[in-house]
Amino acid sequence: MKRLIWGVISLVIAVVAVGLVVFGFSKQQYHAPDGTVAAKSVGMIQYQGKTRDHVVLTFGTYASAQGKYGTMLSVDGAPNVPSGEVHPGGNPQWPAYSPSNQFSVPAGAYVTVVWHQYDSGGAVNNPYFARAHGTVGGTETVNGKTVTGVDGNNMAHTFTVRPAPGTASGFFLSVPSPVSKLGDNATNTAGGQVVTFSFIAGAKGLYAWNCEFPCGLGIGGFGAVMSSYGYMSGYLHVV
Ligand SMILES: [Cu+2]
Repeated sequence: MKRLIWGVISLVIAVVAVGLVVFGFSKQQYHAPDGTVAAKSVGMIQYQGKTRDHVVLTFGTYASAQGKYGTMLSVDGAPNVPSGEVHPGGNPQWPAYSPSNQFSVPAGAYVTVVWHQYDSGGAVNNPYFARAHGTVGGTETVNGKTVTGVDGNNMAHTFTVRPAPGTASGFFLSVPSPVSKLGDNATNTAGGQVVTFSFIAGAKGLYAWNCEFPCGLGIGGFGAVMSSYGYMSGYLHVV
């Protein structure tokens, strides 16, 4: 009888322990508050002798996943992104992209991205990622000024896109953003930098994006937030 009681107690402890681990992981899991965000159509545009759909995608990067963001200003007539929660229930110590980590754009479209950057940062471990690659003209704009990259010692995040195996094999896009004007005192609603760039969407299919600035902890800065899906990674659906 004693053995049976101890057996039952051990089982209960094991079930509770596994339950707590599952609960802990699910709390950390990314739940995009806005689902898949589709780029907004702003008309047609001529590019390299071809008339293309022109769409605008707006997102932000924030110092704290567990905070709020303000209203983002629109450009090119695209609708504003309203204020809201960056990542409900997210880790307050971790930065995050918002309002989603899942975006969709039409195949072959001329995509203009408006990126509101509010986070701190530091020195990148490979200067390649401090420059714009795969954008129209090989450039980006920072607060309206056209540049080919940012200061690799003061950068925050990158938006780097690669196709999934079997999709548009030559496609590559990588764009850096500078640190918030408040540096280490970055907040989710002040000191923002506005980065814009355009690219031509590839063929239909699934593309993965991630940040290549090591904004996490451990293993060269690529642990923690960098190795948890959703905060610094996601999907670009080309439809
Ligand atoms: Cu990052």
